[in-house]
Formats: sequence, C-alpha cells, structure tokens
Amino acid sequence: MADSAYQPSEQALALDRDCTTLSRHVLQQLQTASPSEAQDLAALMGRVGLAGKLIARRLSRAGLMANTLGFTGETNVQGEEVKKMDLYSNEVFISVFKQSGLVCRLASEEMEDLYYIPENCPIGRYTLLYDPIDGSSNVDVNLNVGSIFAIRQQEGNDEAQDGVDLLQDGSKQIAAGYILYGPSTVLVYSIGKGVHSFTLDPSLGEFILSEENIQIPTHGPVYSVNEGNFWQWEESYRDYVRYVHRHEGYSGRYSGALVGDFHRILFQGGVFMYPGTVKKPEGKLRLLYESAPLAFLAEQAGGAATTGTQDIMDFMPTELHQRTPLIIGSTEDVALVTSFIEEQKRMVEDRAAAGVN
Ligand code: AHM
Ligand code: MG
Repeated sequence: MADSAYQPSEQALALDRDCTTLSRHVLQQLQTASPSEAQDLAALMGRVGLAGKLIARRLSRAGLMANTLGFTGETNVQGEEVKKMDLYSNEVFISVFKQSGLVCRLASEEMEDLYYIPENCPIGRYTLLYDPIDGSSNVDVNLNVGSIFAIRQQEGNDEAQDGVDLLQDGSKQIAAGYILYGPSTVLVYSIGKGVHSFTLDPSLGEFILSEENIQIPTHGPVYSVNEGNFWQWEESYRDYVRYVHRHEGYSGRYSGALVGDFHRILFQGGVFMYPGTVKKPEGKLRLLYESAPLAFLAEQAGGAATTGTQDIMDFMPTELHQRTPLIIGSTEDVALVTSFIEEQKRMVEDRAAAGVN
C-alpha cells in the first residue's frame, strides 16, 4: 500500500521556520519548566522585542523627524551628554515594561536610581537592566547602535528601595541579550539554553528565528579596541597590540558600538577589549547592563569574558553603575590578551622582589 502520510514540502518547512517567532521560541525552550515561568519569560522577551521594534522604527526615519538627532543638553549619571535618542529609547523601555505587569524595577544607563513601577510590584518579581542606546555617538551619523538588556529576579522585598539585591554576580541573570540596529534589526538572546538570533521582518513586524545555538569560533583574526587610547593603557595591552601588529592575519575592527563589535565576534571570532586607562582604571563599560549581559551570551556561546584578572560572570559589583575593564570573545584570543596581563604582573612582582622600581 502506498504511504499516504503527508510529507511536508520544502516550502512548508521554510514556513515553519518563518513561524518561529521570539515568544514561540522561548516557550519551546522552556517546555520542561513550570508553565508560569515559561509564560513570564515569553512575555518578557516579547516586550523586549516590542521595545526593539519601536526604537528601530524611530532610527529608520531619524533624519526626517524632528527632535530625534543631537543632544538634549542634559548630562546623565555617567557624566556623559545625553542624546535625544538615549532619552527616547530609555522611555520606550519604561512604557513597554509598565504594561508588562511583570517588571517591578528598571535600571538603566540613563537613570541614576532604580525606576519603580509600583502597580507591578505586588506580583512583578523581575528587574530589567538595560542600556537603551549603546554606542550613541554613532546615532547622528547613521551607523550601527544597539540596546543591551538583562533580566534578574527580585530577591527579598526591597522595602528600602535600594536594589542591593542586584549587586550580585552574572549568574543571577535569567535572561540577557541585545538588539542590533544595523542594515537589519537583529535580536540575540539567551535564557541559559544557548544563544539564538532573530531578524526583524519589517513586513511581518515580527522577529523571526535566523540562527539557533550560535557558537563563537575558538579563534578569530579580529581585534577590536579603541587604539586612540593606546598611551593611556597599561603596558600589557600595548604589548598585546604590538603582538598583533607584528603577526600577519589580524585585522583591527572598531565600530564605536560594543553591540556591533561583539556581534561580529560572536559569529566570526576575535576579541573586543575596553581596558582601563591611567585616568580611569575601571574602564568605561558598565557591568550590570553592558559587560555582564554580553558575558552571559559569550559563556553560553562557548566564549569567554574577563576584566583581565577575573571572570566577568564572577565579578561582584558594589554599585549599580559599576564599571569594569572588559575583554570578551573567542577563548583563545581572550587567553592571549590575559597572557600579556599575567606576564606584566609577573614582571612587576619580580622587580618589586628585587627592590627595583
Ligand atoms: P554608550 O553606551 O554611552 O554609548 O557607551 C558605550 C560605548 C560602547 O558601545 C563602545 O564600545 C564604547 O562606548 C566606545 O567608546 P569610545 O568612544 O571611548 O571608544
Ligand atoms: Mg553602552
């Protein structure tokens, strides 16, 4: 008897893929979790996606709209001038998560203190940490920018409203990722079950799965660092850069937006560094909503992330806007950078032991 079972055509398989939206993917990943946890995470990721769509829509017409490009005239908690897109994007996340019912607190690069959503707090046990526009110096010249996010679960009641329970290591993140606003808008996320990327299909208005279980190559020929700071770094970083200058095959790539540089490395390998400088030994990048979410992704994708002396995922912050140096990417390339740091440390210790300055 002929097999009459329906065999899906290639077209049907392609359609299945087209139907893998972000929230469906989260639910698929959490099939064995409790239904409420799965529903919460699917809803939270759906909301992150909505924020990404709103920001992408505004960026795509930025040159045509009033009050979109340029500075607001304000300075943020970081002492950096605020751009109109920073402000808009910060408010997008607030509006979107106000309506989630799930998020009680938001912590952002653009806000000195935690933002509470009292109506959500009785049951909303999640905190969203985010950098609304990463690489904002790129906004006015139509180059790539991103949004970075992490979700943590609230511990205790936080009656003092000081958020001290957030001052914990990267393993407390239950989800993390970023949205890259490039030629297409791409959302990359992990809930601790691999790293997956979605591309916004503007005709559908949906993020559709584009790559599952991404693995960072163990080595890549790209180093990504602002060499304008060369003489402000410790000698070990200069030694590493001299090494790659002398060895054939390395390319320098630095876009001014961490999200864009990390995205290249996630797919093609290499290393991104933002070291401390003489004036700012802790560097520029903030742990809780820049370095730790990307370290979570790097770890999930088989890569590495360190301050140079400690794994980023193990770093315990002492304040909300804590900065740390960051070296992130392929395991072999991160190890090469840290080998120069360790060598430098040994030399300093040997000199001290010999009584030489
Ligand atoms: P931002 O979030 O205020 O834009 O700052 C973070 C950005 C990173 O995206 C990027 O890697 C770095 O700052 C660029 O800084 P610099 O101009 O010092 O190289
Ligand atoms: Mg940033």
